[in-house]
Order: sequence, then structure tokens, then C-alpha cells
Amino acid sequence: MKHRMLSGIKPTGQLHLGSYIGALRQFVQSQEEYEMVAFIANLHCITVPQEPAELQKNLRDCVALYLACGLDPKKSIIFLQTDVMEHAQLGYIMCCHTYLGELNRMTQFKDKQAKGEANLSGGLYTYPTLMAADILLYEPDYVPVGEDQKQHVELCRDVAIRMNNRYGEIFHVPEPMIPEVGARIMSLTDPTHKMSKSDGLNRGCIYLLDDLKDARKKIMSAKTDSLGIVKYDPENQPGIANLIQIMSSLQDDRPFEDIEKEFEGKGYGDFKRAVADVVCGKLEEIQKRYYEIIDSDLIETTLKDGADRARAIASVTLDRVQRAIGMEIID
Ligand code: ATP
Ligand code: LTN
Repeated sequence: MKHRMLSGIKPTGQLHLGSYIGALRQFVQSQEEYEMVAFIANLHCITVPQEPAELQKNLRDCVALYLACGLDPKKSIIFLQTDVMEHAQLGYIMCCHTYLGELNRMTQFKDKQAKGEANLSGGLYTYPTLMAADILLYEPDYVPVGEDQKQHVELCRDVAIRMNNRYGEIFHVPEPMIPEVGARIMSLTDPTHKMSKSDGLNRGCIYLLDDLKDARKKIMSAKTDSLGIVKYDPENQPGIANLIQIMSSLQDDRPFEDIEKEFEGKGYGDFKRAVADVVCGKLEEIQKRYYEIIDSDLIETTLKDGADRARAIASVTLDRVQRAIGMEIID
């Protein structure tokens, strides 16, 4: 039997090269070998304020991009989180089994709080418990995510193990799967921070739907250093190391030494032009398919079929959990 893999993306904005390399690319590669469950975490989107029209566009774009990047609805289960009510219900149960001390250790929330952002929501604070439910409902063996999500998958494991000890084996405990290369793609303007949609001016972040000319410009003006050598040395040359990672991931995990060799004795201009060619080639391929899909009914049919298949799995898990906890009376 195939092992199962599950992951989700929270499209609070447009998907970018970081989410593609750190996550989406793994989903696509995995669907041959694993039974892939890939969902769109729209409940997670509203943990921060959203404009309804913009949110809807981002969700539709996200489904179209899943498909454009190569997820195949015949092989993978693709659905919208709110189409499967079991997420919210198990999320509440997980929340009731998670300690405040555990939530207080989550660095993503602490970072947001430290930035002094006003009116952070309760949903943002408890979101790792909903994420635990997202995962456990489908009993996956692996959860492919970028480095920033590892702590949340570990929390999910801790709470699942604790509940298994208390109620019997109600959950299958999964492992996070972090890619060796590309787990943390950095901003092009500040290679000490991760590439993110919350990057102020957006010059450090390449969106999958960026105009190709803009994407090229962002790479050509990426921050580098004054050493003038194309070498993978994240400590002393974080900008160049980031570009090497981007190039390697988009060229089927091409070895870093191979890239270093090709650019031996050449300037950063030549190297950046080559990286821009590779990135724009990939974006062009994705965008071509995106425009074929975005106005077609493939989005609706994919989500309908995906939700039916997802519900069939999730309802069995939720029922087992509620029964074990002693919450159910009728069948
Ligand atoms: P952002 O910081 O842009 O808001 P996010 O991590 O909050 O991104 P998602 O878009 O849901 O939100 O991320 C989807 C997946 O992509 C997650 O598994 C995340 O770990 C991964 N990911 C996001 N940014 C990067 C990055 N810069 N490098 C590698 N992986 C990333
Ligand atoms: N929290 C993740 C998105 C996410 C997820 C999940 C990833 C929600 N539920 C379950 C893997 C498994 C994020 O912010 N990127």
C-alpha cells in the first residue's frame, strides 16, 4: 500500500517562489510515490484580517496554481478546508487538549507579537491546534513543509501522542518532511530573512504570477556581496547561496558543485542572468497553464470531487476520536 502524505497552503496572499520550492514542488513530486492529500487552508487565512473579494481571488488562484504546477486531481486529493467541516470540529477538540504553555512556545506567534502588531486574533494564537486537526484527520505518514512549519508539525505529534496515551490509539502519528534544499528560500533584498508575502515592497519576493520582466528585475537586483565568487557559503555569502539554492531546486536538484563549476571565473552578472533564465522559464510554464485553468470549470470539479474523497476519510477519524473521548451517544 502507498504511504500517505498531506500538506496545505494558506493563501493569505499570492503564492511565491518560496512556497513553490519549499512545499508545492514536493507535493507534485510526491504524488507518484505517495497518496497525496493537498488542501487549501482557508480557515487559516482568516486568522489575520482579509478583504472578502481579495480572499476569494487568492483561493481560486491557489487552486489554479496547484493544478498549473502539476498536481493531478486524478492522483491527488485536492480540496478546500471549509468544504470538510470535520477540520473545525477536530480543531476544537485538539485545542482543548493543548496546553497554553505549548502554544506560548510557538515562534511564529511570538515573532508576530514581538513586532507589536495590534489586535492579533485568538484564531492566530490557536492555529497550530487547527493545523494538528488538518493533519491527523487523514492519518498521513509524512507532512511535507518548509522549515518554518516544522515546530507546528512537532506540536501536532506531541498532542497526538498524549491523546493516544489517554484514550488508546486514536491517531496515527506522522513525521514532518523538510526538503534538503529549498526548505528556507530567502528574500532577494535581505537574504537573512525568509522570502515571504509579508515582505513590504515585494522586491525581495517573486510571485508565481509575477510579470516575467519584473521577476527578472528582482533577480538582477538581488542583494549579493563583494567577494565575487559563485560559491555555496550561506554564512559569508547568503545572497549567492540563496540564488544557488533557487537554481538547484528548479533544475531538478542539480548539485551545487555543478553550478559553482559552471560559473567559476565568471561575474555575478552572468550568474544572475542564468538564474533569471531558469526562474522565468519555470514561471512561464506555470503561468501558461494557470491562464488555461483559471476560467475553466476544472477548479469547481476538482474541489467537488476532492471534498467528497476527503470527507470520506475525515469523518471516520472524527467519529473514532469522539467515540473514544466519550462524546457520542447516537450512531
Ligand atoms: P508567508 O511567510 O509568505 O506568509 P507562510 O509560510 O506563512 O508564507 P504558506 O504560503 O501557507 O504560508 O506556506 C506554504 C508552505 O510553503 C509552507 O509549507 C511553508 O513552510 C513553505 N514556505 C513558505 N515560505 C517559504 C520559503 N521562503 N522557503 C521555503 N518554504 C517556504
Ligand atoms: N500552517 C501552514 C499551512 C497549513 C498546513 C496544515 C501545512 C495549515 N494546515 C497542515 C501542513 C499540514 C502555513 O501557514 N504555511
